[in-house]
Amino acid sequence: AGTATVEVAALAPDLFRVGLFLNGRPLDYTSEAIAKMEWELTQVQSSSANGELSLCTGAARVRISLDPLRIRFEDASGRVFAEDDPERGMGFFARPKVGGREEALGPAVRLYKRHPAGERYFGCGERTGGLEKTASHQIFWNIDPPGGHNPGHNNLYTSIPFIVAMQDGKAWGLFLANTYHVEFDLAHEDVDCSWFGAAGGDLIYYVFCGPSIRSVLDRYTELTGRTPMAPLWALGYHQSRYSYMDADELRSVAHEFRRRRIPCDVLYLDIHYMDGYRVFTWDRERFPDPPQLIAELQEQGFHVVTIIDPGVKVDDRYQVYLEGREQDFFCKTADGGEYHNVVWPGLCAFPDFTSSATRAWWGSRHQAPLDDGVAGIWCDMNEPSLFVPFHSTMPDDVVHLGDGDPKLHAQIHNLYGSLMARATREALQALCPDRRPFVISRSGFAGLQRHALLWTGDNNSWWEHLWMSVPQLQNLGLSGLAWVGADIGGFFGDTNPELLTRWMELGVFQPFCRNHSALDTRRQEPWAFGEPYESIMKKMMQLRQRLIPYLYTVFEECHRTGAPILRPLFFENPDDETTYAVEDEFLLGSALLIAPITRHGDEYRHVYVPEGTWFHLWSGKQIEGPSHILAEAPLGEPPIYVRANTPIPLWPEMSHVGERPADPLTLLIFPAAGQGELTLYEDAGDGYDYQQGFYSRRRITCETSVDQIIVRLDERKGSFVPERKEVHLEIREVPAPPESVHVNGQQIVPEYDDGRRTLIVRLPE
Ligand code: MIG
Repeated sequence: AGTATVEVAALAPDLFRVGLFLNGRPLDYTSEAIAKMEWELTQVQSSSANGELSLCTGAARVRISLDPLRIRFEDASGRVFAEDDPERGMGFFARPKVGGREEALGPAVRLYKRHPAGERYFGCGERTGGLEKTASHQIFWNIDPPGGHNPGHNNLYTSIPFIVAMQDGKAWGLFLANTYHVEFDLAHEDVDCSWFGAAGGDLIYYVFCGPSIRSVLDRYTELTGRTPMAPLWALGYHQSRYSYMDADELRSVAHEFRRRRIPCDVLYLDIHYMDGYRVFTWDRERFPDPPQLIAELQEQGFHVVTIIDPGVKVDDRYQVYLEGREQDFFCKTADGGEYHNVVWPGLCAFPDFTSSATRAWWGSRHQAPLDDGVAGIWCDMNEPSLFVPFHSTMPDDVVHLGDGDPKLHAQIHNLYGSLMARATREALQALCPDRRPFVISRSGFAGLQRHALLWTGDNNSWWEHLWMSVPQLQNLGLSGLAWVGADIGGFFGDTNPELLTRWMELGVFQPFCRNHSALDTRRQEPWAFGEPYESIMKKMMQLRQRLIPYLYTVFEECHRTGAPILRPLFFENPDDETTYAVEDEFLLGSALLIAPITRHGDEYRHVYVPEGTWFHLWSGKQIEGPSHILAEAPLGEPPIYVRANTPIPLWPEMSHVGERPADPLTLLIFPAAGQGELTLYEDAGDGYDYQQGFYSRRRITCETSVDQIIVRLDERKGSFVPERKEVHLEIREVPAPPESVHVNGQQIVPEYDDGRRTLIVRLPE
C-alpha cells in the first residue's frame, strides 16, 4: 500500500491480525503484551475476486478491498463487524515537529472503524466511569492521578487498549498492540465511527471474532496470557495499612485477628519498614529481627507481603544503587547520564526494566526478603510515579537501553509497570520454584495478568468510590485482568463504620480482598468501630473464607479460559440486552449474584435479577428472573442471590487457610424445578503438581422435579485426593420433611430442620 506494507493474517479460526508498517519498517509483531507468538492454523482459504482479497477460516472471514484499502470481518452467520470506515480506513499522519522527539517517534497512526447503530462497547481496562464505553473517548497512558481517582478521570495506573463490542447477544473484540500514548474514540466524535490511534509506532491490531463473549475473552487471554494459578492462601482476606509502623504494631494487629477469630491470611508492610525508603532494606529500629517476626506470624497462619517501589535512592553507601550504577542498569537521560527524579527516598535512579539483565539483577535482589520469610511482593509507584513535578512520570525522551534496541520512554511508558511486575514474578519463580509467586501491582499494560494481580490504587473513603469500584472491577475482568480488587474501606480520608461495613459486604466478593488505608487516616481494621459493625464484618469475612473452594474453582476456570472471576451479568446473559446496562451488580462465577449497597442509609435497593431461578441467601426467598425487584438489605444482609440447583462448595469456618483440615466439605444447594451443576476444582493449593494431573475435578449435578431432588457426585478426575472424610449436602428451602432419602441406593434416616427448612445429607468423601 504505497510506501507502507499491510499484512493481514488469520491466526486462529476466530482471530485475525492486521499490521500496517510504514516506510519499509520490518514486519515485527513482538510485543511485551503478547504471550503467544506462534499460531498454527492449517485450514485457511484465500481467494481474490473483483478487487477484493479474502481469507476464510471456516468460522470467520476477513475481506480486504484493495482500492481504497479497506478491511472488514464476517462470521459464519454472515454478521459483519469491525468494518473499516469507508471514508478513512487506516493510515498515518505527521505531527508538528517539536525538537527532535517527534521525528524519533515517527508519524502517528490511526484506524477508523464503522460504528453500527446499537453496537455497544465495553472493556478498556481500569476505568472509573461506569461499565459501558460507547460514546466515550479513552486515553491509554499510565498515570498516578493526583489526589486519587474520581469519575472525571480517564486514564489511571494501567492501560489495556482492548474493547469488547456487544450487539444482539454477539460479541467481537479489538486489541491495539501499541505501547505509545494510545487513544480510542468510541463513537464519540462521530456516532457512526470509532477510531483507534497511537502517537507512533506500527499500527497492529487483533480482531477477536467471538461470536460469544466467552470466546472473545478466551482468545484474548490466549494471546496476551492467562492469570496463573494463585496460591490458595491468597484467596483469603488481606489486611494492610500505610503503614504498620513497627514489629509490635504488626504483632498486635495479628493478635487482634486471632483473638477475635476474624479470618485473615495476609498482612502487609508498606514503605515504613525500609531504612529511609531504600528498597530491599529494613529499618532495624522499627523491625529489629524480621525473620523472627515473620516466623512468629507464620506460626499463626499469616503470610507477610512487603512493598517495593522502583525508585532506588541515589546514595554512595547503598549497595543496591552502587550495583545498578556500576552495571548501567538505570534509565538514561537523552545525553547519556543517569536519569534522576525524586520519590520517597529523595533523589532516585530507576531500573531500566526493558533490559533483561536489569530484570535479572532486580530479581536477584529479592533473595533477601524471601530469606527473611516474605511471602509476596507488592509493586507500587510503577507507572512510574514521580514527585517532580508532583505526580508526574518520566519525560518522553528518557532512554531505555533495553537489550540493544534503545527506546525512548514515550515508546514504552505503558510497559514500565508490567516489566517491573514481570521481573518480580520471574524472580520469585526462580528463587522458590515450588511456590506459586504472589505479586501485586498498581501499574501495567495488557498482559499484566501473567505477572501480577492488580489493585486499583488510591480510592477515597467515599460512598461514590464504593459505587465506582463495581463497574471498575467488571471492566478489568472484561479486559483480561481478573484477579483484581479495590482497597476495602477506601484509601484516602477517614472511613466511617457504615461505609466500611458496606464496603466489606462488597469487598469479600472481590477476587482480591484487601483492606488498606492511608497514612494518618482513621483505623479501619474490622474491629475499629466496635459492635454491631465488627460482628457483621466478621460474618461477611467468614462467608468469604467458607467460599474459598468456590472461589478457587472459579479462579481455575479463569486460569484455563480467561473468563472473569467477578463478571458482568451480560457475560452469562448476553442475549438479554437489559443486562448491558447493569453496572452496579455483578456475578461471582456464574452462581452468585451480588448487588451491593453503595449509599449511606439505604436499606433497600433495586436489583435486576437475570434469567433463571435464584434464591436470596439470607431469607431463602425464591425469585424468578428476569425481573426487577426491590430488595430489602439492612446492614449485614447485602443482596446476595444463589442460582438454583448449583452446588456451592463451602469449607468449615477457619481463621486462615490451613488452620484445620477442610472437613467436611459442604455443598450448599437451593433446589427448584430444573437442573444445575458445578465442576469442583481442587489441588494442593500451591506448587505445580497440578500440571502433572495432581488435581481433582468433580462434576456435581442437581436435578429437581416436583417430587424429588437428585444430587450426583461424579467420579473425581485427576490424581489429587482431598484429605477429608465427609461431604455434607445442605439442601435449603425444602418445604417439608422428605418421605425418604437414599444415598447410593440405601435408604437413610432424614436429617431435616423444620425451622431452617433444610435437609442435611452426610456422605463419605
Ligand atoms: O505516594 O506506599 O497506591 O497503596 O499505601 C503514595 C504508600 C505511595 C501509593 C499506593 C498506596 C501506598 C502508598 N503509595
